[in-house]
Amino acid sequence: MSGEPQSDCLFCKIVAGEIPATVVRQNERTIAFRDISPQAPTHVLVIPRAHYPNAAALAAAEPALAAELLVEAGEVAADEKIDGAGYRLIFNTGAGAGQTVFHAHVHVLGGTPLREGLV
Ligand code: D5M
Repeated sequence: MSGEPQSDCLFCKIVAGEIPATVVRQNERTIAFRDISPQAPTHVLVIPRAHYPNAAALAAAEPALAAELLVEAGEVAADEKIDGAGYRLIFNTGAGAGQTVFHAHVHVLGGTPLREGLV
């Protein structure tokens, strides 16, 4: 997996500016934007500009970029002022886990007390 843009990928279209998004942070390698269907008062997705189908594929191919996604997620939490109360990072991986967009992304969720437990 090379990281090349995929013509049928929704998030590659956001990276290319072909689909609008409410961008809250970006740099040369990553973009953070608000989820279109927020599950919490703060619900931001952080994605690499490069296309990898999920977080594991990203980490295997470009570990520094995978780490940068986590750094940016932490910066989003600080920007949104949810880092004090606590927030959740989620990488859905595979359809059975609820992944619907097959371009690596981390959900940053917070701004309300979050349910305990993993499932
Ligand atoms: O998460 C994929 C997430 O992507 C899901 O929470 C909805 C969100 N989504 C889908 N389309 C858009 C657009 N156009 N803008 C912003 N957010 C979007 P997954 O982990 O794959 O289920």
